[in-house]
Amino acid sequence: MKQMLRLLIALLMCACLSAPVLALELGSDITIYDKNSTAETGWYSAQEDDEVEPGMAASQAWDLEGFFLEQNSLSMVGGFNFKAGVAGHEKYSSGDIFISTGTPEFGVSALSGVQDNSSVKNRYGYDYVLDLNFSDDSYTVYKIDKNTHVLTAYYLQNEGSSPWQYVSGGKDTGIEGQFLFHSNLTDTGFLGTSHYALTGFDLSFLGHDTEFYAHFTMGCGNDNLMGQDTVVPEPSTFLLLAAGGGLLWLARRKTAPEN
Ligand SMILES: [Ca+2]
Ligand SMILES: [Ca+2]
Ligand SMILES: [Ca+2]
Repeated sequence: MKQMLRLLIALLMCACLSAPVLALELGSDITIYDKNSTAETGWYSAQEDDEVEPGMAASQAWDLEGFFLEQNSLSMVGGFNFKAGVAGHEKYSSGDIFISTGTPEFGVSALSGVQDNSSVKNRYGYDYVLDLNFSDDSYTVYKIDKNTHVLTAYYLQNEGSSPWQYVSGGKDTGIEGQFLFHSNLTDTGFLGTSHYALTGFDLSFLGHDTEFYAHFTMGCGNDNLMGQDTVVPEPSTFLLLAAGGGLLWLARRKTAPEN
């Protein structure tokens, strides 16, 4: 009977230890200045938290907070509701996630007076796009080139926030994945009462040690996010290498002649 009780206590302890951790594991904040601001005060500044693009509606509902990377997993946090958008402005929905392995054109340097909300060739220099599908929270990765068509942000003055969405062209890499949508986050560390996140974009297809830029905006280009970091090897690769090395060492030790 005592043994049964001990077993029960041990099982309960195991259950407690393996309870799901509720805090989001976002990893490092990899956000860089989007170079799309003209003033250094208030909501039109060089920071990203509580910042939108110059002259745009300034509120937490439009605020994009940051890009994050945990190993090879990319995430985004926003006061902007990535899934529902802003009530009454649903057409300015979430765009796609653009990835560049070189330096893309972004911010004011991307301005050239192209018509607003136009389908244009990808002159921004991005190499891949994660085409987001919010009906089933999935994404498809396309390899894109300068002839791939993308949509610019709706407002011409926000062209520095472009591109917004993938349209056509390029090559379907066959890489697909699922992302997670999180709402009502309260512990992100950013200013503002409500926060949302998209997590789980796997960038391991870029290859180990690849430096990349990430870009995202919504249809109006009211705010845009830029991120920069390097894809790292999976920890399991390290473990496998370490384990392999250890086995080799053991094997050599066993077969080494005794002195
Ligand atoms: Ca904020
Ligand atoms: Ca922002
Ligand atoms: Ca911004």
